[in-house]
Amino acid sequence: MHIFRVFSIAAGLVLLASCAGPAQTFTTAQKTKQVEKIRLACRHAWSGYKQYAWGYDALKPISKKGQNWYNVSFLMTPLDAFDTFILMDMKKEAKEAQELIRSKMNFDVDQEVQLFEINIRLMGGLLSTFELSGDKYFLDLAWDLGKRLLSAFNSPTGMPYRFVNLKTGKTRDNISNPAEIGTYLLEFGKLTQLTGDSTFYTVAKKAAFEVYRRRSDIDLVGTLIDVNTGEWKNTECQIGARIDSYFEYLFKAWLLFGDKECYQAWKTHNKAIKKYMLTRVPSGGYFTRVDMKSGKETHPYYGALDAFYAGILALSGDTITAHNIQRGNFYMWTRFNLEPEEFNFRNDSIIYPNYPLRPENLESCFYLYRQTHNKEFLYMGQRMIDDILDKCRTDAGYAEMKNVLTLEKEDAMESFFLAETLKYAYLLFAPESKLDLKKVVFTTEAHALRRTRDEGRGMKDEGRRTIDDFSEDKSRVSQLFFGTPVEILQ
Ligand code: DMJ
Repeated sequence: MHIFRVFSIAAGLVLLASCAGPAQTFTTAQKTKQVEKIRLACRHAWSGYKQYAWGYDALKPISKKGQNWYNVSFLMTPLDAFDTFILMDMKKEAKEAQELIRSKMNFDVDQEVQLFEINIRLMGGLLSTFELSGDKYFLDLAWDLGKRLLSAFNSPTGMPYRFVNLKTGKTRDNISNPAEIGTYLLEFGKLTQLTGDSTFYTVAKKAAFEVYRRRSDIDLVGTLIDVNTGEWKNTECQIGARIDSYFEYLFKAWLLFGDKECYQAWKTHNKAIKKYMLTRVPSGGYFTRVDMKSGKETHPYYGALDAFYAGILALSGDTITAHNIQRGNFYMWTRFNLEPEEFNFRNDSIIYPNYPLRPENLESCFYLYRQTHNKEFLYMGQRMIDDILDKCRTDAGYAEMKNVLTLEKEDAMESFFLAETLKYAYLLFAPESKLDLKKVVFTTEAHALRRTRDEGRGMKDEGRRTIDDFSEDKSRVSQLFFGTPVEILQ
């Protein structure tokens, strides 16, 4: 065996042994310290945004400037961060974000946007903000946005185009992927529940199931598909980029709404994923990449995005497989001291060396800890968040890494750092009463949506509720989430 490989395996085993922590203890005081550290980090990132990027989509944490995705700002950072502030009891920051969104958000613009990103960041943010604050303004915004996005689904197959103009409804780009086609079930389903308009869940479900019915004979899907013809353009199956949240939403649509067809579809895929993609090597478990038709390995690559699936498995009750994958996830982190976007898990070579402050590894730690209460996951989470807060910090916020080996920084701070990374890290150490997972499902952007597991009945027109019915519910809505009403936003 190659000497480098022997060294990596040995290093991996040492790391795995050490991650369990001294005598498996993790005291309440240690948890409180972590919680406080993460809240301070959140405040630091928001202060930088406030000072240098107020009103923009995102902060550039090195040059200390604001940055927009398009010609106009859609306030990605404040909207993505709002429910994190609520969870962390950061009332002042929540109010600042809410007022900024209320005063500036406008979707009536002649602007082409990427459907997937707008849905997970903005639509998800608006819906959770509404459910948390009871402020009907946010539901009106979500409804307006939803109607503007609908024309994207007008393709011959019902699978959406990747881009849509918010004013004209003009669409573009028919070569899409399962994630950008199937990640609307939660947001559009919630919009249907809240508005009584079944169109939203109908188009979202049709889109996801148009991918599902094109699965291969061994129940896998590919990476690229033409939404005009339904023809696969790339038949490599992977758990991460371009497919990840398609699998996630089939499972979570069952959790959130009790949709049994979605659960059945997820179970079919999950069986195939475990049969053909789950790979065990000495450093842990990984999902390898395979051809969707033959199940044969194409590339032994794994990365930051792939790490989320351990969390889905944990939520589904398969904690043994999830634990094994989380060992791989943690190895990927400790081997490079911050995880790379992609690496070859058979020889430890890096494919893409960047780390854009992604949450998935911490997210899986959080779900695994909630399911097992094994303190190993607290130690893993502590190591990861401490590395991030230490290595990525700048005067104005936190910067992405261009290269995890050289620690060269990128002048960017994605809004999901506030929406997801800090949120999952915080929830890992915070008292469990902060968030009851029986009452809430997190979207792929970690926006908290109220769980109504009603065997799909909520998706039909009976029991239909208008916005006004719902807005009378204000304090009850908040109580359903966290036990106490959110008072700050009245
Ligand atoms: C987020 O925008 C979402 O979680 C998405 O599904 C993929 N991952 C990024 C963060 O890494």
